[in-house]
Amino acid sequence: TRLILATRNAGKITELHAILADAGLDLELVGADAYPEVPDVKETGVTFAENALLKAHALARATGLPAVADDSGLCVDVLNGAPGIFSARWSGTHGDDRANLDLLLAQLSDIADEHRGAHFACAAALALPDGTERVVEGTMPGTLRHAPTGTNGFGYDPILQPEGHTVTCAELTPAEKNAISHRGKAFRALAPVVRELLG
Ligand code: ITT
Ligand code: NA
Repeated sequence: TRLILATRNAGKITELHAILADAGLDLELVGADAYPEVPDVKETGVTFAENALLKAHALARATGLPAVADDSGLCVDVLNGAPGIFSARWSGTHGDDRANLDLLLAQLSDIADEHRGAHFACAAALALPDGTERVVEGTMPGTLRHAPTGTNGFGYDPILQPEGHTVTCAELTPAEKNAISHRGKAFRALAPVVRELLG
């Protein structure tokens, strides 16, 4: 069975291949890039779960195939959860990871270490062409560094130091990150649901 990964974010796609394979899902995984004729959906939801479902339904409807989507972001305690669902376009340019990270660090420059709590959040959604939907969430708590460190991963990985670790997400190996990440938790929880619904 073919399962569409309803995302154009290369960092997510790499992680999803590893997470879903490790979860024992024996499906042909295809990125949204395989369906260039399907337009990107407007992320009009106000939660990660709503946006993940919007993205999954759009691909499933347009292709007649099951689709999973990931909506995710970084939620900063002292910013009342921002950037949150706006993480990908915090600087104004969608997907400019470096500009987003630099702006966030500038905004937090006066914030002391003990107030730099934050977490990554991920909603993993499954949609079937008949409208069936499931969504689960995962989080990864940590603290924000004052400067980026590490070159693995993507997005805000170089500034988030996961709880219980002394390095940033960008200094973890991909396997180490997936084992504890918001995305790993969400998609490992979704995998049995996918297996049950797709057989
Ligand atoms: P798709 O909608 O095509 O999936 P996107 O990049 O627009 O791609 P989102 O709207 O979910 O996806 O934005 C997620 C943003 O949150 C992303 O741009 C990163 O900056 C950040 N983010 C999410 N997961 C992350 C992770 O594991 N590590 C670092 N940053 C992450
Ligand atoms: Na989003």
